Amino acid sequence: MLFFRGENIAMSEVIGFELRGRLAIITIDNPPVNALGLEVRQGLISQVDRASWDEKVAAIVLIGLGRTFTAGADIREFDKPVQEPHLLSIIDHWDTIEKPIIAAIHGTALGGGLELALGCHFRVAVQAAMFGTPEVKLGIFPGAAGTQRLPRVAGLEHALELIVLGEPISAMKAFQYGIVDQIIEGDLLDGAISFAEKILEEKMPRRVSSQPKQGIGSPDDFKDIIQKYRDLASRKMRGQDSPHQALASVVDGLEMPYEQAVLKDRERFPICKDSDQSKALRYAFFAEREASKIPGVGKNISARAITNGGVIGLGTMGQGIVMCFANAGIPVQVLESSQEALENGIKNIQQNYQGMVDRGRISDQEMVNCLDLISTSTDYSTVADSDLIIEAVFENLELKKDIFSKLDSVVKKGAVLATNTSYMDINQIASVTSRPEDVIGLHFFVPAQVMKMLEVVRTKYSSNEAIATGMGLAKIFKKVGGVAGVSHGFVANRSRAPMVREANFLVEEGASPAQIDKVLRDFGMPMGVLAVSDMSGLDVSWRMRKSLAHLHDDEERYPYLADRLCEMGRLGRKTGSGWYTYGEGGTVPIPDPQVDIIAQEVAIETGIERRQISDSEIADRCLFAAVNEGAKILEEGIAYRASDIDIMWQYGFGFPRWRGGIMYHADKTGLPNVLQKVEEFYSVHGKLWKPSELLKNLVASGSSFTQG
Ligand code: 3H9
Repeated sequence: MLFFRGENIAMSEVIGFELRGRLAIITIDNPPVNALGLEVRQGLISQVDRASWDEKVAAIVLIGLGRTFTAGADIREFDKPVQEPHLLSIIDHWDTIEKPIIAAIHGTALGGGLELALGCHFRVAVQAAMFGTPEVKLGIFPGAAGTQRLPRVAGLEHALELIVLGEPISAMKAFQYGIVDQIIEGDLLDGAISFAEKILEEKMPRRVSSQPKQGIGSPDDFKDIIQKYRDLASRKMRGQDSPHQALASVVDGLEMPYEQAVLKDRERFPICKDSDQSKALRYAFFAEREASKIPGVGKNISARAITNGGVIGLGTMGQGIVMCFANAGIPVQVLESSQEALENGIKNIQQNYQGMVDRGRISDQEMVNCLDLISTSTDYSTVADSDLIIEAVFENLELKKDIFSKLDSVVKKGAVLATNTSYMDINQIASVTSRPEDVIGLHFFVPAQVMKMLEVVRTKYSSNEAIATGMGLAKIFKKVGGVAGVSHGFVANRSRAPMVREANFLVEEGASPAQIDKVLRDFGMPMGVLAVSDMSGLDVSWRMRKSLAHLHDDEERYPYLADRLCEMGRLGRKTGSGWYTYGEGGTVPIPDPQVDIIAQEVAIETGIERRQISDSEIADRCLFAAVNEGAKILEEGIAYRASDIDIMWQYGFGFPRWRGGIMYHADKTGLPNVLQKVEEFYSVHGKLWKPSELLKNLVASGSSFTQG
């Protein structure tokens, strides 16, 4: 490769050069996140070489403009052929530059951004900066020598923590790990300049992170650490290849000389990048960001400030939502109908926090701080000044309407009134208030304080500001927001319900709950669908079926077996049996031959012929029923994009991210194949399988859900 040699300086739009005394200040200016696209890489080469050949320059400071140092490689480039200069060539070249290069880091140094910083000879950072190699989350591994340099700088165990698990760490931790040489208080550039001057004065030797060039040990010496991270990767990212590829790259590099190891990485990297898993994970990355773009809610619409919150109802959901407020440092006023209900709810919240303390997740003081933010009352006037109130009482439309009209009469104007209903018609709830434009749905997933998804439901009245506030709340709660329209079950639960329905029918037809759940777990779901039903309680759907019985269409198949289990008191984990039975501790599902006997009885009574059912039929029935419903949701305009449905499945139901999402999975399977199966099931099982018009149209036009 040709590097700049002092003449024909290539100017760069995205890399700045400024001489300050004897220091060259090189800036990366590629908003929004200074991704290391081609132009940035070209500019870095030319401007750092310019500094290295300029006799007036004694040291170089590299800094990012805007909100961050750099967020790494430009992920969009991964779909295109590789264009030189490769980031690795730049970093390796900097090893040979004799003037010290100091990376000055704020915001994030992620992936290639951290690798670039490791290519510098020193690193300083502000305390708020974050460091990490999240590549595994994109189905790849740090491909610009991060797997070789990080172990040399931070030691093997710390390097594996970052590289295999992909979670970012704070600047303070990076300092403790030896990744950062100094934490800068005050202005970063000023601090970096002082640091550079100190290095020059003290004639401090450059630290080259590819040194020592020979390997740093034998895998046998680190057997236990390597096994620990192999196990963690298998557990935390089940079914995903990239953490294992990342681990293998680090392990290869232990014995090999640096040059040989990076050559091997350059062969391994394209295989990962071009894998189906990486493509799905990259799709998921952009889908998550796309979900925040709401038609009508542009930059001119701001979310209302939320300085205090209110929660009505302190059942399981209410408790989780209260914890979300407290965890975010927002004071929250809780309302219940009785003192006893308040006491029980608060006791559970305290136990939950205590559990977090016991597991080392938070300190005693943090628990106390969170609990201090929670106030309780049975009097509606206490929520009068809340900025946003979330109703989380049990699913009863009349009760919810009553609560909303009370809220309407006491709560200040401009507050957002939200319901956590999973199924109810929020248009009806909003219409009892004098300010329906301020009413939205905020549908949390169980457990609310843990699950990352927040479905923001837009009624026919909701104002753009109220929706922006709901999406803003998702960010405040460190969740992912996605917008849904009003429909039974909105987007997430509505698209999942057919999967549950088919699982129920499959048991009637001869499959065992364990067989069905194993198929779905093998597919990558964290739990089988029937084990989840047992966990939530079978009576939830039973009650709903009873309340909607008057709407039941006789041409649609009915889940008699699910009703029968409930009638027998088998309501799931809480009663010790449901689709499974539960032994001591009550959480491990044990296959129960009794269920098969009950299923046989129901099949005889309802004229269902039982048979051996293949795993592939189970997968097709459960997954394509959801896809067909997802297509209907899109057709009706209840979701804006197929990718929003995918995000809800990932963060609401734990759908394997490396499969992209339920709609992306359908695209990958081939929509003609999906439609063929849907039509086949329609002819056998009837109306519930009526193919979606959108699905038929996409197949006819050779198009897909997620590729436009
Ligand atoms: C890598 O480095 C491989 C290397 O080993 C080298 C191999 C040779 N590329 O998230 P935000 C966009 S792999 C392209 O909303 P935030 C994003 O799509 C990379 N685009 O902001 C969005 O666009 P839009 C390893 C990127 O403040 C906009 O920037 N690095 C990239 O909430 C704002 O993003 C990572 O995996 C990118 N790398 O969060 C880090 N990053 O406005 C990925 C962002 O059109 N990035 N965009 O929707 C992040 O984690 C977050 O973006 C970050 C900021 C924490 C930085």
